[in-house]
Amino acid sequence: MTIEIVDVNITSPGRNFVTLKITTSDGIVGLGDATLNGRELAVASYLSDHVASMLIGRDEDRIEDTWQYLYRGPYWRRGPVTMAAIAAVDMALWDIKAKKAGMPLYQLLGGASREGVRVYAHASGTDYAALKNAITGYEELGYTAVRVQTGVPGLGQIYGVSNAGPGVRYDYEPAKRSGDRPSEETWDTRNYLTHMPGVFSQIREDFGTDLRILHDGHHRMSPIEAARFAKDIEPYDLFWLEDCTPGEDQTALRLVRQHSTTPLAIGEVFNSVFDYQTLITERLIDYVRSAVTHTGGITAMKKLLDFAAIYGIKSGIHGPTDISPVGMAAALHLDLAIHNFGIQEYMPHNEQTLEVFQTSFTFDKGFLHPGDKPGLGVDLDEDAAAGHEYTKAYLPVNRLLDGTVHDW
Ligand code: EZ4
Ligand code: CO
Repeated sequence: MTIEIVDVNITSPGRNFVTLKITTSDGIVGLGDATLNGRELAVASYLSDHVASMLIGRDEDRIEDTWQYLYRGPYWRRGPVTMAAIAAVDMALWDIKAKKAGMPLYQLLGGASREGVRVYAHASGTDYAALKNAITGYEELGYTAVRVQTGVPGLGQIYGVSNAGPGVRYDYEPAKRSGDRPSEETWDTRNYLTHMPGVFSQIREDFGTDLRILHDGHHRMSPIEAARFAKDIEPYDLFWLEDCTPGEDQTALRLVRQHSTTPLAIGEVFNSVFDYQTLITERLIDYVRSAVTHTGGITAMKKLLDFAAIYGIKSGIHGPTDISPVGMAAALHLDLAIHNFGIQEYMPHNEQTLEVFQTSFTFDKGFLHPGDKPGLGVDLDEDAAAGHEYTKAYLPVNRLLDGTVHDW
């Protein structure tokens, strides 16, 4: 059979999502997530203006060949827009292949290596009392791992901290609907570095040693600041410190590694195995943070994670709300199948999103399972999607207190 129809769906059930829908000549539908937070329409155009017509008439079973055709064919390789577009095609073709086989995708990736996928939740609070309340709430829901982010004295609203108020949600939405341009936040690394170790110490005192604690530095430290911080927080036994330095500087992590045994995770802004070449071969990280949606899909992620496995490095696939339920399903199938699974990020989607995308995930005591429906196990309700018009939303821009633009 061949690919007959290629549609790009844009919807905004509280936040924007771009979904590729491929239909074969015998009516099988495959879905792929093409959502690139804050740059959604660029990927939608890449797919509808440049890729869709090339796919029509191709054999949908030739996934590797299609991946190589879209990666090597256009001469311009890599980059978040290109790789999100390739990822969407790749996911949709795997969805189709697994549906044809009558199996959940993880079976085609080698079958389940575990019963469920340990996930971490997002606990945040503007102060310690709110953060403690959030962690307690997640423990009550059965979570065994939490990412903790909290306000810093002297700064206002900062990355990763919910301002939704107590009892609403303990996590946050990364993109803000702020009209034509991003909102702005302020940052001071010195205040942050002074404040955070005490927070981890307090968490260990209140919650004991079992809880897995994760934290995201969101690319804001210099190499020497990160080295100092990673060393300072060793006694609190973090599961990982994420994105301590700007992502594009792979050798920065050599300095951090020389000074600390705090496990390191990086890669949510990466889109290619080449972004990891030094990090993996020099064993500078412990967890690969790429999203299936942003790193070329299942085909590319499987290769990347197999490469990481040779060096004893595990997965920690990106899973914020800007990864659609389709991208999240792709992550869960990989997580269940690979041997070097580490942990999966999980930020539940809102109700409107789950009306547009019907999933078959199940959550049990801190573990997710992708479900056993053939394919990825996600359906797109196009009528529901049409009810939510695209609305511009951006990650805020970050400035130091003196106004200098800083890493976000
Ligand atoms: O900033 O999803 O670990 N998760 C994160 C997220 C990312 C956003 C980017 O779109 O760092 O909050
Ligand atoms: Co992150």
